[in-house]
Amino acid sequence: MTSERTGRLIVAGTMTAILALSTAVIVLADSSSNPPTESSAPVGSAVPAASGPPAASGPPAASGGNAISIILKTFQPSTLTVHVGDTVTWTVTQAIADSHSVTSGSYKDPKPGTEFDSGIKLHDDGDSFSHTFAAAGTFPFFCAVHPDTMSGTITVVDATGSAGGGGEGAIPTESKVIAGVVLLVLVVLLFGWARIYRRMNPGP
Ligand SMILES: [Cu+2]
Repeated sequence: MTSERTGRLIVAGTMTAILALSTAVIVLADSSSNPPTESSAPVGSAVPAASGPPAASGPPAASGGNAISIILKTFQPSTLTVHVGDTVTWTVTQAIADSHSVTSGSYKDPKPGTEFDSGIKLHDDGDSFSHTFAAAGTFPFFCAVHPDTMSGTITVVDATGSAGGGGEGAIPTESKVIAGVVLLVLVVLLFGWARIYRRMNPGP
């Protein structure tokens, strides 16, 4: 009678404890996943956004756009990373006797200039050619007159490509680890209680 009641009390107590701890785990997991998402996302995205552009595209940004200068027999800079929808402008800033072209592809291509081609008519200072990149990808270009020294590459990235690497995945993982550890502790406690109960109530 007494031992039966004690047993029932222990079982009831254990169930209550498990319920209380499970609730605590859920609350803990929720609270641990929410504040980091709120605090780290704005801070994390604000800091790179503020420091990224000057470092990544400092020289082009200084001229107010995606500009490449044609200086003597060179493209400066010869490589540029832009976003889908951006327009790149090549401008002669130090003319020579020869004319230049801005031609997509490589001089080795059997059919260069399929993406864009200014034609060989960039001669005087200020002569320019522009192209708007509508799709992501890597676009090599060269000058058909001076392919040995004049070539470069435009890398076009889309919005998701540059903004990739969301920290959303890390926080749920943390919550799962916490929940797992607490559940493990619960199981160990349950076995402990069962042992004590058996010791207190030896079978007939
Ligand atoms: Cu040239």
